[in-house]
Amino acid sequence: MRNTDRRLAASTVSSSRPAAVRLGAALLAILAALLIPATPAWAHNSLRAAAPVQESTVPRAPREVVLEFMQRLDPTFTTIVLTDGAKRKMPTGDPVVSGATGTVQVTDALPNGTYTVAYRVVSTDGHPAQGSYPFTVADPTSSAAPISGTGPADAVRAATPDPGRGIGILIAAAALAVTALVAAGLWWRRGAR
Ligand SMILES: [Cu+2]
Repeated sequence: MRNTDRRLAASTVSSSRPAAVRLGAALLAILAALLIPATPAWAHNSLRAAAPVQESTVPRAPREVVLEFMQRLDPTFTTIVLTDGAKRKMPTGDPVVSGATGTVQVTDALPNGTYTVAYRVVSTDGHPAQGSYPFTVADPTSSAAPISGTGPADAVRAATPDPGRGIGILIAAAALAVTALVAAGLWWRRGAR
């Protein structure tokens, strides 16, 4: 009963407010929601840049794979694996970590074909990040027999959802939730006053 009375009172009060105030509050809520995901503290660590670039086609076989992350890496737990289109592991050196960057040297010259870089790292604050991406070597002067890129690598790629896309959806969902919460909070505060 009491709750109902309060809600009735709230709706009476808020309906007497100018529409401009309500619009302003709504715009503020949207603005806050848009600004918050710009630096999500809970995102912790993720891949910031890579060479070869994700999903790129490069004209020369890379001699190394360089992955730059958002946060400093713990060298003990840094794993970077390179596989070819047939899921065979390509020989690489041990990962070398410098700050937020992990590098592996590619031991052999890679024939033309599609490759997958898979990584699992742990930032110095203890949070893991993992993912994978493909790239293609298409060297017009390559004499090595090309490896088909339409095999298992593409199947792996399709089966493994892009972590970046998943985070995008999470951020969108969080923004929506924050908007709703802020709007509800403003509404309630205005009503309770
Ligand atoms: Cu973290």
